[in-house]
Amino acid sequence: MPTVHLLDYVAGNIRSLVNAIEKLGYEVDWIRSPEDVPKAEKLILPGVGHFGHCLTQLSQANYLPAIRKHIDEGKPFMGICVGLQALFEGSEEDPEVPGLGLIPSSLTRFDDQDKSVPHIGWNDANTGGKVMYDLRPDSKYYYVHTYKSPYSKGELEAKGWTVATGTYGKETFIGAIAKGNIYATQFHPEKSGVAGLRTIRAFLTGSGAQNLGADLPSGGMAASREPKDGLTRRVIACLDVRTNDQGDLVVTKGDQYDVREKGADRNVRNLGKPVEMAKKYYESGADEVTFLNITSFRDCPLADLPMLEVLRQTSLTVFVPLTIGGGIRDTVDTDGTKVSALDIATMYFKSGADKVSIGSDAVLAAEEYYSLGKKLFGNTAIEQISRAYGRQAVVVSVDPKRVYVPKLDATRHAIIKTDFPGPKGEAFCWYACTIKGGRETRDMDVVELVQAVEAMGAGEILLNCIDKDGTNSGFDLELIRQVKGAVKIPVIASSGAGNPAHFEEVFEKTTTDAALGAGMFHRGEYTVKQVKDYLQEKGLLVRQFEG
Ligand code: 1PR
Repeated sequence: MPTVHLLDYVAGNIRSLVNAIEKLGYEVDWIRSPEDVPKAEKLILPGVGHFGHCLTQLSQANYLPAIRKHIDEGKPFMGICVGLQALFEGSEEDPEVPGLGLIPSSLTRFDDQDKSVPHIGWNDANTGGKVMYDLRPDSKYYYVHTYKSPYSKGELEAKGWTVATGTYGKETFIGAIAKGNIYATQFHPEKSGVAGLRTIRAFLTGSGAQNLGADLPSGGMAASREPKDGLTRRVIACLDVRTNDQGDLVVTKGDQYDVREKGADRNVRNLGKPVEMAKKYYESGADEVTFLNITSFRDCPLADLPMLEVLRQTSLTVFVPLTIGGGIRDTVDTDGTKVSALDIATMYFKSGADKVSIGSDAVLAAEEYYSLGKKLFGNTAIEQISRAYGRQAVVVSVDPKRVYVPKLDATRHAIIKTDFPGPKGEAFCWYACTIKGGRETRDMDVVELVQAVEAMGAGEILLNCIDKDGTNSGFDLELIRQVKGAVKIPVIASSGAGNPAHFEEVFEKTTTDAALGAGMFHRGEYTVKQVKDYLQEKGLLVRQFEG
C-alpha cells in the first residue's frame, strides 16, 4: 500500500482523516517528531482549534524548520484547516504568533454583524474556471472556522498561486490554495463526502499538482467568480441512542422526551441500529449526523463506552461531521478515578467525533456563571474543551420547556408574546431550561443559558424544544427567533419536524443556521433527500449527496 505521512501534533479528530485516506487505498504513517519529517514523501498537516495554539505547539516542538525544508525540497505537502492557516503570515486570532509566512497575507475574523460566526456548513471552493485538485463547481465542501483569509482578486494569482474561494454573507474568502507542491484547504476534505475524498485522492496520486491552474475545458467549470453566498441550508439527522431493556444499544425516539411505547409493557421504542442508520442518512444527503446518548449514566468503565464503538464504526463509512452528546461532564470512573469532561471529549474525538454536545452540565455551569457575577475561571467543561479543540467543537444542547404567564412582567425571565396561547388563554410565555433529559426544570431561561455558554466558548447551539419533540407539528419558530436574537453563534433548530415543508418554513421564517429532524426520518415517513429536493424546488440552496 502506498503511504502518506500525517503530522500528529494536535488533538482533534484525526481518525476521520485516517479513515478517508485508508478508504482511498493508502496507508498512514505518523510523524511524531521533527526528525521523522524527512522520511515523509507526502506530508499532511491537519489542524483544528486555535491558530496560536497549533502554531505554538509546532514551533515549540521544532517542527516548523522541518516542514519548511520538506516544502522547499518540492515534496508534496497538504495543509487542512489550521494546516492551511499555518501557511499564512499570521492571524488576528493570535497576533503575536507568526505563521510559516509562505503566503503573503494574514487571517482576519469573519464579521458577525450580519451572520453567525463561526462559519459552519457546506460552501463552495470555486476555482474561477481553473484546474485545481479535482475541485468542482457543483460540489460543496464542509467548512468550520471563525478566521479566514480574505480574497482579493488576482493578488495571489499574480504570485503564482491558484485559489479557490467561498463566499459567506458578503465576505469572499480563500477555500483552498495551491502552488507547485503545496496544496491546502480551509474546508475539511475528510468531512466533505465524496467531493472531499476526490480532492484528497488528487493529492495522494499526485494528479492534482499536474495541470494546476490550467483553464478547465470549456463548459467544465464556471469561469466566473461572482461573490455569491454559497452556504447551503444544513439538514441534520439526529439519532437518540440508548440501551433498551434487553441491553441492546438502539436508536429510539420519544414524544416530548418519553421514549417508551404507549402499550402496557412500556418498552423502549426500538427504531434501528445506530451505525446502519447513520450510514443510511449519510447516503441520503444528511449534512451532519448527531448521536445523543440519552441515558448518559453508565455502569461500565469509560473506555468501554458503547458509543465509542458506534463512533469508530460510523466514521469508517460516514464522511460528514459527527456530533456526540450525552454524559459529557466531570465524572468518576467505575474504578474510582476522576475523569474530566475534557478527558471524555478527547475519547470521543479520538473515536471519530467532530463535535461534542453538552446538555445538563451546561445549565449547571451557566447557573454558576451568573451566581459568580458573570466571571469565568476557565474550569467549566465548555471552556476546557473549547480551549483544547476550538469553539467549533463544542455544541450546547438545550432542552427548554414552555412556561405560560399572563403578562409581560410576570417573571424576571425573557418573556415573549406568543401566537399560541396557553391552557388558560395566557398570551405570554418564557422557555425554562431543563436538565437530565427534561426531568428537572431549572430557574433559568433559554436566553440566559445561550448567552452564558456563548461567553464560555460554545460554538453552536442545538435548540430542542420539549413541547414540540416528536409532535410532527413543525419547529417552534418563536423559540428559535428568541434564541437567534440572543447570540451570534450558529443555532440548529430541532424538535417538531414532520415533513419537508417544516424545514422550508423554519429556513424561510427564521434565521436559523441549520435544521434537524429525527422521528420523521427514523419512521421512514420522509428521507433526507426528499427534504433537500423540496427545499431545492422552493429555491433554497442545498447540498445533494454525490454518489
Ligand atoms: O444532559 O449532557 O447528558 O445530554 C443528554 C442529551 O440527551 C441532551 O442533548 C438531551 O437533549 C438528550 N436527551 C435526553 N433525554 C432525551 C429524551 O428524548 N428522553 N433527547 C433526549 C433529546 C431531542 C432531539 C430530538 C429532536 C427531534 N432529543 O435531539 O432528536 O427533538 O425530534 P423530532 O424531529 O422527532 O421531533 P447530557
